[in-house]
Amino acid sequence: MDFSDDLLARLEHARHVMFFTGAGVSAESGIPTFRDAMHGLWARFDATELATPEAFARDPALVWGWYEWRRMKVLQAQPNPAHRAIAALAADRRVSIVTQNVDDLHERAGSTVCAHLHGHLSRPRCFDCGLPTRHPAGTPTPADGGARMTPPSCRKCGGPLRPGVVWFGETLPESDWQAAMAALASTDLLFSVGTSSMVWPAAEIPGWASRRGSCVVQVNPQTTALDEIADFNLRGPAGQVLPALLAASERRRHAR
Ligand code: BV8
Ligand code: ZN
Repeated sequence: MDFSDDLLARLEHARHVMFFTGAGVSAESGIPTFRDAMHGLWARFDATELATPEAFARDPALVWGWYEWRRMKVLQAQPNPAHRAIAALAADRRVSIVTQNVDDLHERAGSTVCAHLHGHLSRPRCFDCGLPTRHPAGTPTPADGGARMTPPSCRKCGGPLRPGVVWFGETLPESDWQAAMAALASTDLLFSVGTSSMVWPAAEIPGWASRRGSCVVQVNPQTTALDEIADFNLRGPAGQVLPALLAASERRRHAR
């Protein structure tokens, strides 16, 4: 894959690079994206219908089973070359990662994450009293086609545990949002990697960066609403594009 010298120069001279990532950055680790069709028990749902407090209240076992299946996929997954290239790019420049993902694959690739805008799969809490807790050790084993799993009970009030993620209709964690806004204020190069840019308010971030004068680069094999404002559209899977960009930037630097 070739990259314009303009892009490589911007990457070399950027003072603060933001990686704004979505489900697509974990796709090559085998983690289904939100837009991927669901199978088995959950096939009749759109992910956005299950990722709500109402869906959990209506059928806690259906929703908890879905999240345990997703947690199993994450525990069985490894960071892919996209996660590793982002970690490597942070070695000699200021990088902030703002992710919409609820997995920990950036961290397992060695990155520090500035903001998890939509929470964490690994931090369940009580649906009723909010008491945070931990998952038991080991990997859950729900059937691949989906299984209802009764959520464990809160040790304090007996309420059902819920995933520590931000559901549709819920506000984003204030501290993560503020951290993302603070990073955005000094970002001069933003990579939007693997997101359909369809969930608000996170989807506003690349547009805000562009309007502040940042260079915006999109990495996605598909077109998205971001195509219109991105300065560069790198059309391909992140697990191929980002390592190639890292290699090209190192070649350019050594050629000087
Ligand atoms: C809120 C956690 C205040 C759960 C998720 C305007 C303003 C404010 C709110 C709204 C608004 N308009 C509408 C809303 C409501 C709603 C919303 O945005 N709805 C959408 C459906 C229209 N927003 C909210 O409710 C938010 N809350 O605003 O609070 C408030 C409070 C009360 C009332 C009103 C407002 C909360 C949203 C958070 C939802 N939780 N996740 C969980 O994980 O289960 S969002 C979920 O979908 C993901 O976390 C992700 O962030 C999001 C989008 O998914 P993507 O990451 O983009 O993944 P997707 O599958 O969509 O796309 C993957 C992309 O990757 C594709 O483009 C594909 O081409 C690409 N790809 C595939 N393979 C690769 C690849 N790219 C690169 N390489 C590859 N190999
Ligand atoms: Zn409780």
